[in-house]
Amino acid sequence: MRAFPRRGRLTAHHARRTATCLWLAAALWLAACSQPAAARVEGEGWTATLEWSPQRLRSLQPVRLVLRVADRSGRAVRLQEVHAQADMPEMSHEPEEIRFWPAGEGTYEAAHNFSMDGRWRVRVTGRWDRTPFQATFELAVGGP
Ligand SMILES: [Cu+2]
Repeated sequence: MRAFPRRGRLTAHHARRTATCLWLAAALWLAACSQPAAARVEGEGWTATLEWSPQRLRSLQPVRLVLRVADRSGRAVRLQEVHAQADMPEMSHEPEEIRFWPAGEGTYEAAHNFSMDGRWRVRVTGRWDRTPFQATFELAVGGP
């Protein structure tokens, strides 16, 4: 008897959450147009942030990347077997390896030179305890 109204509440809650997510996605998309210095991805129980500097990325220029991963309560997540690759979704050339090194709790740093201007995808994989971890960030190199 109690299951039905409970489910109803959950559904309403879910709808609100979905609306919030859509709003966030729109906000992030707008932010992407104004060249942010960071991108955020959320997964099952974790949030990953990728920051880059300089803010305006240029191909063949050194870029510093900082990856931060935290669990739902904001605690640093220690990943194992971190691998990262950058590729261009609109192109067919080989992906570029990005080597992250541990730089504190839940923090990883890398230095990289993107080989050309355009839209890049940075895909980070690893393991969080026994769970596979994967986060994909999008960033723009070059442009006006
Ligand atoms: Cu390319």
